[in-house]
Amino acid sequence: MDRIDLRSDTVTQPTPAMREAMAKAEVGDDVFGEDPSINKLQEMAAERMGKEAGLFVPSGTMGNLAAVLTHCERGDEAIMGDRGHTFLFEGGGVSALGGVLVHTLPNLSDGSMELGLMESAIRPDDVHHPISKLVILENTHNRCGGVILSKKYTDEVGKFVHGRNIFLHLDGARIFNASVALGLPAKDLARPADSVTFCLSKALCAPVGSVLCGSDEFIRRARRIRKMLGGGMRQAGILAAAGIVALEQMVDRLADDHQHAKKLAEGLAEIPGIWLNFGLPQTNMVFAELTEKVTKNGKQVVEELKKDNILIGNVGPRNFRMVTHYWVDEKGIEKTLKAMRKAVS
Ligand code: TLP
Repeated sequence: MDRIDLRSDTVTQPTPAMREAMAKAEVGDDVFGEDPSINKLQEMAAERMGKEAGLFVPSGTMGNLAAVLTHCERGDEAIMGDRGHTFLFEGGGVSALGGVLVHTLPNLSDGSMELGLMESAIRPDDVHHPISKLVILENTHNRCGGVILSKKYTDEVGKFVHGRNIFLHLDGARIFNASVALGLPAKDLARPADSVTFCLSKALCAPVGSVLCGSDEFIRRARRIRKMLGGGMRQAGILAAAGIVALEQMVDRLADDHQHAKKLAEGLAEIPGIWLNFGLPQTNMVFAELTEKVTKNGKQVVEELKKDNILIGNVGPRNFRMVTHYWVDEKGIEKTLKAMRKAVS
């Protein structure tokens, strides 16, 4: 029986077109800047993000880390959401490796942080304080339910930080999900950001890689940081070739994933014993929780589903995350709903 894996869109396998492109990829030594496939991907990525240059990195985590280390000196402070990926899931790298202080602000349910709180978080120019250097936004916002940060809000934050000599980094791991859902080019959502990372290895199905984009000068400095972090790869054009296919073929179809997530959420909402944490999904993530009436806990439900070859994320004692992607079709959604009904009954 085919496995239905909804734990994340990071589990996506490369498509046949990607495997073919990888086999035929022209490669060179990228530390010398000589890999034609990487150079092409970086140019395409920069164009899509509306920035001057791009830098291929092995992961979204390294993209965010390299961005923070390029913007900030040791002892500087970065303001970010308390449900943000950089704060929760990147091993504290910005502090451990960059000596950057993290100042969290509460993420509201729409993924934003209040501008009033941001204003009070910014340090005065005083020897007692660290220097506020950076604000990080996330679009779509993973732990707020895969919600979309609006262009209006991102523009407002851009205006706000730039008026205060602070940089803006956008963790756009899933910016194309936001772009497709809004019907807006990704570059419109990234415009106010001084730097933006997006992932090829999530719903776009490439096996590995993210691209960090920004000005020529920013990317020149980020390249040095990437090397320092051990992310200078050699004939990685094999990977970039899949990334090129991802950008060319896999963006517009994200709308299907959003449809499937909606269908899954609607079905789950009808099952007694389950409620949706964030309501109907805006993109490809569904967060659900067991009500008190259900005697099983989250782990037990996950184990039940596993028997039917269905994998979902267990993100709290009674909480689940299900992420739709290219390798889960409508039938997979129906099977998941059926198995879930059985598991909580
Ligand atoms: N997110 C993963 C896990 O780390 C939680 C997932 O399954 O969703 N930014 C955002 C918003 C992300 O969701 C992720 C991955 C990253 C950055 C990091 O990307 P990778 O895994 O390539 O380092």
